[in-house]
Amino acid sequence: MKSPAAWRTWAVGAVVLAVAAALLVAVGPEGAGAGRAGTARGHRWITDRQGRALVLRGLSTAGDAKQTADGMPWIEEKDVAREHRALGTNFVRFLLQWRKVEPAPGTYDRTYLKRVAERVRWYGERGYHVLLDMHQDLYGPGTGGNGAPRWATETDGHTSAPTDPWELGYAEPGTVRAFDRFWGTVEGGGRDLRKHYVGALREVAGHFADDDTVIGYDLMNEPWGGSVQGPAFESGPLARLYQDGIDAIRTVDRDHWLFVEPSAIGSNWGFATGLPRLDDPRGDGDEARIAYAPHLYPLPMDLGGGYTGDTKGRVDASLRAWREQTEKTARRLGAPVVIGEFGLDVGLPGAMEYVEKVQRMADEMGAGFAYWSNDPGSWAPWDAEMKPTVLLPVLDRPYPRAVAGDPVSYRWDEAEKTLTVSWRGVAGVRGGTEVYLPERHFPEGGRTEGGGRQEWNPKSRTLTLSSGPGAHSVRITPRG
Ligand code: 9MR
Repeated sequence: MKSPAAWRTWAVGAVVLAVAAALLVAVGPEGAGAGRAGTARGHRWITDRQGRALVLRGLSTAGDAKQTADGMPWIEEKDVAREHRALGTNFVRFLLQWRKVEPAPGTYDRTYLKRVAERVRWYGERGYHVLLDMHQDLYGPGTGGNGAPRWATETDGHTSAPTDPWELGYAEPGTVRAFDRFWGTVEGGGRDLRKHYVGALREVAGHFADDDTVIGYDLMNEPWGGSVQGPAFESGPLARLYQDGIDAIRTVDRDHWLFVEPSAIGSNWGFATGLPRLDDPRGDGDEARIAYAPHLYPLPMDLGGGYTGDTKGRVDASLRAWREQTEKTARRLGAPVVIGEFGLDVGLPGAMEYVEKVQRMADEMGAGFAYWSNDPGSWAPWDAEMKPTVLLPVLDRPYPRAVAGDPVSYRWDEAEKTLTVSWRGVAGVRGGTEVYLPERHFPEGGRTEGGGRQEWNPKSRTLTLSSGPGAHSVRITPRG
């Protein structure tokens, strides 16, 4: 028998899912998303210190950091080296926990931040860009999740029971109340928890302000509004917290990118978000460095389905809707897009076709991505024994890591074994266009047509193309 609380959770969950399913059907197969290959005018790019546009490709590290005693992910330096060798990635989304940053109110743990910095260095030495992600699920350990410190968890006696799937825990009374107290949307409560959260963000940014390996900060993983939902949440408490966080970070760090996520429920499945435009004190327009980092988990997959049969059509509809909504929101925010998370059990039917489809979509959108996650196991490119899974060869894919100008398009055609990259050189950008050519497709390196002067580094498997301003296009096929 389920307890009354469990039934209530299921009832809430069932309503959420039923509404979602109805909306998905309403979106229909012609939902949109087709059209723009490469980039449109006005598309923003995340740039490196040399002004090159970055195509960010990588994984989150790591889910286990939600629970480890020191808050560190499972990786050692050799695992970072392996990840780089096996996948040629240039990006990692590194999980942080507020409770580790600020273990007691107003007390920051520098030892924790130094441990993070040591791992950031392992990535930096291999050319990675690291996104520091202030992670949470289900608020914090006090409500069956992770992220927030216990001293910042006010449930007023309400409790949270474990649920399956875990996301339904967002509807548990203790979790809802903890979020309501955090957002200040119910009467009463003690401390100003948002002020503490913003202080913790500023502390992290102060620690990493001069670290060139860090690309930016993900201000909150999968925000949840508690009892305030939809646009009322996103344009209200969430936008205010983001703006306060951005303003605070900019007092100590002028240059790193600030990544914002929409409320996860709904947006992860392709529904609209009410997240409004935010101000970056470093400047408007091209000066602003705010990136949009929504997650992508089509609902049929959230419910454990694969990419096959009837589900496939529904996932495709969800993907089209997701792309349309993401591009719309990114335009509103004036922000480049990074898919902050997508992922699934790699053993599900059609899973690899789905991953490849998302990768192609990311290429077309000019979006970065961080696959969830690098924890050895059933979702990862390696299993618990560190043996490659079917995902590894799918993620190990050629792409331009950095482009010396504005990318116009890039496309990998596996059947034709051809990577094409087009861009407009921009005056003032330093360094060349760097292309990763994996051994599995380019054992002897690449043969190029176009692209200017070139240099091949067989160790990092990077082809560097040096070309000036103007339009460029290069076609790369395997040598030999
Ligand atoms: O994969 C993670 C699962 O093992 C955990 O039980 C769960 C709750 O902490 O989190 C999962 O990871 C999620 C991530 O934290 C946020 N986005 C969705 C991920 C997959 O469900």
